[in-house]
Amino acid sequence: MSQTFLERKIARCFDLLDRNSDGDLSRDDCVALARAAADASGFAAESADARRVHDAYIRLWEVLLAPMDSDGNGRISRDEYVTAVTGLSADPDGYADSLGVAVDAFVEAGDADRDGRLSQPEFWALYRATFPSLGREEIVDAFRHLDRNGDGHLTRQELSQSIREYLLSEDVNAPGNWFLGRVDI
Ligand SMILES: [Ca+2]
Ligand SMILES: [Ca+2]
Ligand SMILES: [Ca+2]
Repeated sequence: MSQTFLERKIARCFDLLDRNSDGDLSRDDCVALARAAADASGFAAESADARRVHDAYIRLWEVLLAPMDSDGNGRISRDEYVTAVTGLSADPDGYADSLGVAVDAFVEAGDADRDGRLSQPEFWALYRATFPSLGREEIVDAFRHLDRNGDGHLTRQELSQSIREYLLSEDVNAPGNWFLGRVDI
C-alpha cells in the first residue's frame, strides 16, 4: 500500500530521529541528539546549558516517545511511531502539551545566544549537527518556509505551528511541511 503524504512525513521524522540508525527510536537516540545539538550550539560538556539541552531531550523521550512503545520493549519501532503519530490527528488538542515538549527541545538545543528564538545561523548549526543527512540548501529552504514573517528568527510560536503542520496536516501547501527539509508530494 502506498503511503500518504502525511505518512511519508512521519516516516521521515522517524528516520531523522533514529540517530544511531538501528531502526528503532530509543532513549539513547535522544541522548545522542542532545549531545550533538549542545556541541553545535557551543555549550561545553557538563555546562548548565548542555544539561538543559539533555533534560529537554529526555523529556521528549519520556513525554512524547516512550508512550508510543506499545509492545513495551523499551524501543519505538517505525510501525509503533507511525501508528502513534498518525493517531495524534484524531485528538490535536490533546497533543498540545506534547507539542510544547518538542518545541522546548528545539529551542533549548539550538538557541545559542539564549534570546528565546532560533536565528538562521542557530537553526543551521542545529540542523547540520542533528540531521546530518540534510543538505545545506535543504536547511536554508526549510528555514525560509518556517520563518513565516520573514524576520530572520523562528519563534516558539512559529516552531509550534510548523511541528503541528508537519505531524498532523495533509495540506501539501502548509509551510510546516518543510520542518525537516523537502518532502516530495
Ligand atoms: Ca535508534
Ligand atoms: Ca517498541
Ligand atoms: Ca537565538
